[in-house]
Amino acid sequence: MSTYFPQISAPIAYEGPKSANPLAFRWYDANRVVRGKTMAEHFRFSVAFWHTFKGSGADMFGPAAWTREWNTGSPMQMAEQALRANFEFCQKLGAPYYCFHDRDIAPEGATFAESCKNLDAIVAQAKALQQETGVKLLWGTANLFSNPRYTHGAGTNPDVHAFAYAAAQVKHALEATHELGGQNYVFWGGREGYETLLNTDYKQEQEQFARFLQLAVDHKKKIGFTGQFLIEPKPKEPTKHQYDFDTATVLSFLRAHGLFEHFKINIEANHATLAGHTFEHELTVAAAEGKLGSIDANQGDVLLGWDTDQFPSDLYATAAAMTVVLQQPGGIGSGGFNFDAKCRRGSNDALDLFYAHIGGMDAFARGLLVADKLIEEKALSAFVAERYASWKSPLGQEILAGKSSSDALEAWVLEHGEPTPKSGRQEMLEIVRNDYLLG
Ligand code: XUL
Ligand code: CO
Repeated sequence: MSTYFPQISAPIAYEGPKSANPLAFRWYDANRVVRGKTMAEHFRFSVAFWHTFKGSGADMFGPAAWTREWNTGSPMQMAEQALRANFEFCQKLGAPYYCFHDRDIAPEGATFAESCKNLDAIVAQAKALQQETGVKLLWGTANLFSNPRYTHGAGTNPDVHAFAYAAAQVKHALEATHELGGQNYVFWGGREGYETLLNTDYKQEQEQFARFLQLAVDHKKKIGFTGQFLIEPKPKEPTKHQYDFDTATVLSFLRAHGLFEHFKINIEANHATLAGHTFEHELTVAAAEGKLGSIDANQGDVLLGWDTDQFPSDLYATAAAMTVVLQQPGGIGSGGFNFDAKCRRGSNDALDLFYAHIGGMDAFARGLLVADKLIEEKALSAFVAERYASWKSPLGQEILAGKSSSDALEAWVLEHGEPTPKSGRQEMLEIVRNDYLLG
């Protein structure tokens, strides 16, 4: 295999917390067993093809700042080279998975048929490289937002022609994902939202979108794809209001349209913060319904109000996230931790891609170890259990079992008088959390 990363001659090794080598793992030890599973099994880390191999450092104030060696030549040459760079990178990093959009692994053609032909050719090569390297596909998806045909959305487009085009594109991307043994398929609502209600029939667009998802559910069954369907919420960007606003909104949309059983949620940390939530909040809402399907591992910047897609380094956030993941039965399941993250414009060296992913994997591995200890020693959960203890009383049990009534509760209050609020001990619990993080 040709080498695009000659600086890295051997796979990145685990050297432990005392290592001063930034090209080694300090915390991510793939074979270390935590709560009965290896770290590799807990995380199923994945590299995002679009950022890592197609990213150029471009932003709204300047064009591409880097040209990668693999992104030179004709569109199909670039696609083949980027694909090889992906497998070399994943192998050297020790990431067992990758994720792609149809249009980042293969170029769009002059017609729909030509785009499909390009994708099929690249999928055949990806299949061979997967077999050769053992690197697998975590999920595939369709890019339904870059081409101007999707200016007004895909599944929610007011023009049925654009809807049909998008449905055909999803069909093909789903078949490509199936062909590559993808373990999930993601729906992120690129331009499914509105810029102004002045020109928008909200109810119509909701109904269209449900039909759009149902078509994919039907096709999944038809081709025998057994991977998990995931929806990735995001509240804004590119449209000012995205319909898949947050986890609670998506779950209630799925319920209202008879789609609940077919989907889980792919939670992206920076999308959570854009929605005015924490990453931990979104994970908790999904896990409460057994719907935490996968994670797009990144982070935003508190001073910036957009989707900066930075590599995760915030240990508070990763420890909180892993506390939720570890407590969902089966953990992340068939999902994984996909680095939907890009190097800053100034980090222009291909080596920065390694530092970025190593840092992200270590941040989550450290979070896992903290979460494991917190759970094992019931450092927080003992207090939480005690806080809700009154619900175990006969009164609490009757209410929860639906055996109480407003009359019965009025009689009970008349007899027992005022409740006394007990301290929630927030500041004390923050001390405990810091002890575990820094200890
Ligand atoms: C966009 C985003 C996407 C999805 C896949 O904000 O996160 O890259 O993860 O379409
Ligand atoms: Co994402």
